[in-house]
Amino acid sequence: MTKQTAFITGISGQDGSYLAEYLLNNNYEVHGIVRRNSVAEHQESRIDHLAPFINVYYSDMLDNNSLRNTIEKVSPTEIYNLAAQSHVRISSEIPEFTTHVNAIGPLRILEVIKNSGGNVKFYQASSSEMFGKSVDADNFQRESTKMIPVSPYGCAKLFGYNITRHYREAYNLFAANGILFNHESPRRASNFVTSKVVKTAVQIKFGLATKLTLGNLDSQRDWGHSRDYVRAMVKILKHNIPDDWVVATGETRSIRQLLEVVFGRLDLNYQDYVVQDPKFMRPEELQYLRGDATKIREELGWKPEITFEEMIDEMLEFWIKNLSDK
Ligand code: NAP
Ligand code: G4F
Repeated sequence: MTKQTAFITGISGQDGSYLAEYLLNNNYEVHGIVRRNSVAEHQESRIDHLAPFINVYYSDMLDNNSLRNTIEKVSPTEIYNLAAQSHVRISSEIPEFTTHVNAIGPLRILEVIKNSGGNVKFYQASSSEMFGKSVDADNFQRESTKMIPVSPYGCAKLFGYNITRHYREAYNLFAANGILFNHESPRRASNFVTSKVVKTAVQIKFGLATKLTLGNLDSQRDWGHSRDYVRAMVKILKHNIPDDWVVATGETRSIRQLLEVVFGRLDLNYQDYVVQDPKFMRPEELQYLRGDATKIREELGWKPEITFEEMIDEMLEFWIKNLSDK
């Protein structure tokens, strides 16, 4: 069997780094793109340890020629499009940029695939944020749930999702969407709520901070672990039919419940430290997410293996180690 060659956009991100590790362990040749950053040390911090084993190129989702040239040079068997402006609240501050990267970006890659004869599998990182204010009568979101996004990020991702479906049907491409619910890890950037809560709680425990400033505490999310979710991405492309798949744990928790678990692990009461600031509120909040992953569980045999509590403990351990010598 010929060796599989993966091309990952967003390889330096949370998911990209875990996906690269997983694919290397499964005997893939791994290539990916990073964009230029003025601080060289920030460039590839999540993938530094993989440097000898992967091939990294400068490119950008906004630079059509460089994307096409790099894909043609690598000639991958699978493309994972994970690059995105992935922060929902920030997408309201930079909506145009978010749309160029998150919506036009996947279209550019699909065009490269179409024009090259279509012989490469394509994974699009779609998101539960696309559901927005929509939920089924049984309080779950699934593949058939209507999508009514409530952020520029969600709207741009919905275009990426639809254009992936359209190119699959119109040009017979192997183009698949993973509709992933929130997933976290020690590699999650610390301006997302789980990492922000864990990092600041540890800072408070160590006397390095006195309060934690948050936005909405009542929204609910279905949180899984990134390491589990990158396994789902690979299964989605390994399947013989290109399709759309919800990836979720099926459990939902509020931000308040997250605070109770994290501060509780450190023998602290979150109510003594948490304050709210409107600057962390969103113009329109997505209140509730809970995914029904029955389809991928039954058809592809995927299921999450890391519990919410195990994930929080791993994140706490990471931040305790990281902050203990500060
Ligand atoms: P992440 O940590 O923010 O990683 C995003 C990656 O995209 C980073 O490597 C980033 O590079 C890169 N990127 C951003 N703009 C780019 C551009 N113009 N050109 C090239 N690369 C660019 O996000 P993640 O959590 O790993 O998520 C991976 C993907 O899944 C994203 O598309 C996200 O929207 C989607 N998703 C995530 C979740 C979740 O809960 N994590 C759920 C559903 C869907 P820089 O470091 O240079 O910015
Ligand atoms: O951690 P978050 O910023 O994640 P959000 O907005 O759900 O988006 C993440 O999951 C999506 C999948 O559904 C991905 F597509 C997307 O790329 C990203 O990975 O916020 C979670 C919740 C929100 O309701 C937010 O309002 O936490 C609430 N929150 C309260 N205070 C806060 C804060 N979120 C952040 N980032 N910072 C706060 O201070």
